[in-house]
Amino acid sequence: MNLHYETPLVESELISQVAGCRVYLKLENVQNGGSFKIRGIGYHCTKEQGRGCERLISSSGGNAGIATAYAGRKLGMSVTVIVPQSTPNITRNRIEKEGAAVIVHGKTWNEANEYSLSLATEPGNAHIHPFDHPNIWNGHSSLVTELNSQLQGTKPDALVLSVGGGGLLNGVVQGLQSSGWGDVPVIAVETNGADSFAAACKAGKLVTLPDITSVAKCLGAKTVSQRSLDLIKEHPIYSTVVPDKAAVDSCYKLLDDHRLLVEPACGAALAVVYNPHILDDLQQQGKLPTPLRTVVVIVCGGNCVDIELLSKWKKELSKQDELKMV
Ligand code: PLV
Repeated sequence: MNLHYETPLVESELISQVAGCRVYLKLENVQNGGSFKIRGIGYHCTKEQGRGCERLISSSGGNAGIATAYAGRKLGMSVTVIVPQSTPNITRNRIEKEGAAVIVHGKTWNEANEYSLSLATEPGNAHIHPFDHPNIWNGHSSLVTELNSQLQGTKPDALVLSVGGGGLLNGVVQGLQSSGWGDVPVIAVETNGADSFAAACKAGKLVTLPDITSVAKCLGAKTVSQRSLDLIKEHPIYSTVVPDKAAVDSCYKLLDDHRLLVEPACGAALAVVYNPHILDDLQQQGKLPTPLRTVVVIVCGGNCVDIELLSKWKKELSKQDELKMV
């Protein structure tokens, strides 16, 4: 049983004008649970039920928890979600509305995850990791199968996505490779202060960040998955880091251009097409083709935002800028 559905792929004329190429948006923000997460999590939970598990224990920055709660409701399984203190109340409430129990533990997702692992050892319980499991990557790969049929097999010149722990990246690359699109470059975007993939690419080994200082808490895995690091040897993946301000500004721009509200974790990917110098730089380095015709952005969505939070972040970030200028 699929717990996700096919999301729209829309061509954005407004963003295309800014980016200087044809920009398509894969709208995972309208997916069940408000983000792409249900693709992988739904598949994983279904498999765990098939193995005889009865209860789901999820650790999450928010969106994976919502997806697990949704999956549990559909599959008739009880769900407990462990979130860190940084997960906003709107998200905690949304998880509870899906019928799951919420436990708040630790400052960042890493501490919440440690605790969830200790709960999951009870017989009948399945631990639902938000990104680091082959079932998750399998489920996320459905995004590319859909994209391929929506573009009628026409290969895009590049794909842009956000990276937290790397589950989306791993799934999308798997999907690209199995669709005969193994040469499509992937621009893998993080924000400053949640940039564990960039740090790992630079060091050539996994790096654990001391803290998550970005507002994009849902990109806040202190260490990226080993699979993501391994994939840079198999696929053209270009790690890119944008400032929080660019991510938040891009959320506003998407709201204005398309009347869609997404969280900064998603704004990070949108920042690449709203700030075309990023594409230009990659072209100049020979990483993207010239001319660049078609770019697909995975609008991963996210529930950890409302209009008040977005304007609070905007104010805080412009204050930081003012302080820097003094
Ligand atoms: N969020 C995870 C991990 O948080 C979660 O628990 O929900 N965009 C959005 C809106 C997300 O929520 C996430 C992951 C990502 C992008 C990155 O996905 P990943 O982890 O598969 O690279 C700490």
